Amino acid sequence: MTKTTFENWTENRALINWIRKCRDLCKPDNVWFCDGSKEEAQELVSKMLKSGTLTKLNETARPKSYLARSTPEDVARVEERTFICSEKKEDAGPTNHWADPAEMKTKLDSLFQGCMEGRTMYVIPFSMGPLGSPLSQIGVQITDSPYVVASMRIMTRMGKKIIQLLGPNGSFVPCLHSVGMPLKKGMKDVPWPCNTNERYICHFPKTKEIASFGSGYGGNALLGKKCFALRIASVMAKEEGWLAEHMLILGITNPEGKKKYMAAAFPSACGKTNLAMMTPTLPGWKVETVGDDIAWMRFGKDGRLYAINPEAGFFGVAPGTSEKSNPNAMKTIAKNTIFTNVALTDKGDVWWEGMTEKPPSHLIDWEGRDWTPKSEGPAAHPNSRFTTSASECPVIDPNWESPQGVPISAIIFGGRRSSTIPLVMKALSWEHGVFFGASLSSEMTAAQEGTIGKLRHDPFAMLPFTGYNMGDYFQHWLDIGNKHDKDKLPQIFLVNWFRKGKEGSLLWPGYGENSRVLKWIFECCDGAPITAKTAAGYLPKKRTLDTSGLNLKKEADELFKINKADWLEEVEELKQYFTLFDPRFPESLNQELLKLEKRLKTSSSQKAKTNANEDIF
Ligand code: OXD
Ligand code: MN
Repeated sequence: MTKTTFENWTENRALINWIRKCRDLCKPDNVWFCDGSKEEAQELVSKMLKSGTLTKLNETARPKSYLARSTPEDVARVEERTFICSEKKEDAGPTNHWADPAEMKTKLDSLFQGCMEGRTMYVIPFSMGPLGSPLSQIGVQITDSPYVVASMRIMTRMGKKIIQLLGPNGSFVPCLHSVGMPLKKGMKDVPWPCNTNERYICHFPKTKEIASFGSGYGGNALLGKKCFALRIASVMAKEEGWLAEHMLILGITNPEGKKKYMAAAFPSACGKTNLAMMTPTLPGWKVETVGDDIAWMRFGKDGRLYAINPEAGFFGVAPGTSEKSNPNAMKTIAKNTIFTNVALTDKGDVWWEGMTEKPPSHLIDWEGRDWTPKSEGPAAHPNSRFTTSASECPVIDPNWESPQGVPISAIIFGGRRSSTIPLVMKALSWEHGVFFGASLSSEMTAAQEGTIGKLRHDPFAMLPFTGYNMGDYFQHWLDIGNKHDKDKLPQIFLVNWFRKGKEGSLLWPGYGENSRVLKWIFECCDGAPITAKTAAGYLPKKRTLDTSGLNLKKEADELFKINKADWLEEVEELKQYFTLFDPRFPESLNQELLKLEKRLKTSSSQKAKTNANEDIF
């Protein structure tokens, strides 16, 4: 904690004025300027242990780690309460909730009035991206939640060094946050303060401001992540000609030591963190992690696309993470981690569904109640999380903090599809790749609200994260292709680890075996002649996908079947879906859809050509 005056802390007048304005509005008991030091972190932890926000885990089993339990009403992002406050409603588009900026400001002013009474107002200067990188951006978050400060300390680079970097005239994105529960005189605090009646997650694309009220959880409260690095940054990226995407970034090295970087977009619950940290089963191949959730990408002077991970940590979903699904994540969270809403073992360690095959015989569940395998409901909340530093990851890429970013060779889109979509396919062109992104959809799992197994469209895996009209966003992707050297653009791929056979079982083993698909993508990017053209896109040519030693079932060539009837159904469904974006749906994507339909319809006379699944292995 820095005990100082505003003027001694920063010379940045705009920042001083904004903090003063927030203080006068929110009326906290005091202001805490975060310096990012170890001592400060210790002080915050002590405070939260005392208030019951954190429980210390067993120091031997899980050193320097803590458990937080939220209230049951504050466990996930609230898309229904997330607003894009653009001047015109059309600019927020059909997939966002819109609110008039002036009206929303008035509403927020009344909500924030006195909302920090009895609490400390923390000021967190932070950088999204490596310090001083031309691809990075500075933000300042004000919050009344010490849990948010501790989490921002892991998820971003924060503290005094950012103030130095900002200097007297630097600009920043103001991010105002409150849990929305003032402590009036005599009121007793609770371990997880929040406001269950009033919740607003607001973005102002014109002025590049964020305000969040009422929730202390994840993407609602750690404003550098979804609010800044995706919704506001996507607007900046459109204005300035770059890309802010919901993508992991990984580096992959072949046995000869040649390395390439790839970025990949998957909707929630498709195993993005697992892929980013994967241990390849293919001998001699290595995968290293640059990021697991967000990629900012700009063109370098050499005409290639370079990516940084704007985050400094992982805020990963715990359930399903295990030695089998993600051994590197298990090592990453072995210490120095804040867990939220997982179960507590009798030995003071953590547990969640999927961590071990058999659950322990007794646990304390995420709501603090006794739990046994006979109890109703899961022990850990399905959206329970770990928050840990990227530097804890044993396979973190040596270039993960490179200021110029890493050059991207491939962009991969993927979803959870039990039929239709083959294991891997390369786009016929940049435009066709943009069509892959726009038509991305995934079957819902227990992790989302809605019917399990039902298809949910999630274009570019950006449905809840694009800060402007999605139709304009598609056009932005097309413009990127039009404005840059086609030969230097990343190649675009579509993957599907989840295709099922007739009796309903998964056809592909997944996890580390996905390295076989990455290897094929790697070789495509190297220009190897390993593609076979089909109506839907380029598939692997005969025996070019390495399945050595896999012992795949006979029905596995189903993985590559381009079933004409299914695809024509997909086309009809997409025609319907794309009308949602009228009148801003780009004509060239309509053309891609019509071209696909035409290829499919003419393919019956050229069966051998379109049935590229024949003899794939
Ligand atoms: C996340 C998400 O938390 O996509 O990363 O919801
Ligand atoms: Mn995400």
